Amino acid sequence: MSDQYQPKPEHKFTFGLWTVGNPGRDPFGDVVRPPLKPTYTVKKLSELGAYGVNLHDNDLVPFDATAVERDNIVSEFKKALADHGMKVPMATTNLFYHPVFKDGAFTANDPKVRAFAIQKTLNAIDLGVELGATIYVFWGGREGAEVDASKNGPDTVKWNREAMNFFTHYVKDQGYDLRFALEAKPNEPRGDIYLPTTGHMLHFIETLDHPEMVGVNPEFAHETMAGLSFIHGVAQAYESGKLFHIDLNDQKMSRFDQDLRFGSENIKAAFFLVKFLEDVNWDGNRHFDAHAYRTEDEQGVWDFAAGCMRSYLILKEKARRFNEDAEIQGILAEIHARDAELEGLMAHYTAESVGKLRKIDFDPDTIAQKGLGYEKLDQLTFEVLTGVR
Ligand code: DIG
Ligand code: MN
Ligand code: MN
Repeated sequence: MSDQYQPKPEHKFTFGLWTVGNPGRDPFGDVVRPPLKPTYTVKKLSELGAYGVNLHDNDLVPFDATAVERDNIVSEFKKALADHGMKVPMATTNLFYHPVFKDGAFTANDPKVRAFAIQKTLNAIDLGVELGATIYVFWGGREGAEVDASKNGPDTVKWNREAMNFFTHYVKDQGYDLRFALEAKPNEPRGDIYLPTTGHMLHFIETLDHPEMVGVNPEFAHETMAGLSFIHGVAQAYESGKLFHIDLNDQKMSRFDQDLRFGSENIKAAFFLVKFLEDVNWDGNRHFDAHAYRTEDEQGVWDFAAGCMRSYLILKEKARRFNEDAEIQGILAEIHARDAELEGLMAHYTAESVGKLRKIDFDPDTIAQKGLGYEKLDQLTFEVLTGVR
């Protein structure tokens, strides 16, 4: 199916090896699909029009691989990337699968585990840089607790900070062109995960030695699990210059992390996310951290991947129609009316502004009478999304 929604590398769509490679295991059922070789995944995603693949260290190099085995695997993978014109824009560390991390990685009570997690991450950073990554994600899936008596809260923040500071100093010493993106999640697999939302991460970043090297990687499913608006969190991250990466997927509220195909549940939320990223011309990769339903065979996996990218492009076209719809733009122009004088007074404090603001008779009852037209605006938005406009 080749049409205007055909993904191309210029759209900068990326997938984690672990996404299309998800074998369908869940807490109540075994795998349903055979594993995919990373080199095969590179080929298939390239054929679908993707720009690149991302990876955890152990998505490519087995946990117990020898140095020679590691180098051979990396060499073969690099050839596949070159053969299919695919990039590796982002890398990360698997600090959650091996039992050693059962009590956390950087926040484990055992200092040997914390030190091993740092050692493993240093090696994974080297691997990511070797493959061309310029963004390094930290998702602290095991950094949390079920038994609050077991952990000293302030210590866990300190340990997370020490780890991040260690890595920013390492990257600077190595001269790597690498920035870090912190990914929040409120819970699962831990009963509670530390730094549970993008908002928590934005504050944590400001306590680091090199906050300029660290941003966030918000994920739709994770903010939604926390009962939050994804687009509001993304907008705040962007406004503070910290939207370094993004994990796109979908999610039903108040459920486990479903990592559903992008756009498959919350079309309106997905639309406003796509509209935002395109309106601000965000230059990051459109990364899908999602996986096919457990019901699917391999063809279903590629249907899933194609669907993520196609849905993004369809919503991008809807955003263009929204932006060109005269009636919608007329309403927006009216509700976004500016007042240069008042806004000037509020933008920068001066003693003079205080005096001027105090002298204004605002007449709040008259202001309150004004209808804002949001019903009409939202209905027109619905009609754009449903193809009526
Ligand atoms: C899960 O949402 C996490 C891990 O898959 C990975 O560390 C990160 C990268 O997108 N997302
Ligand atoms: Mn997720
Ligand atoms: Mn993610």
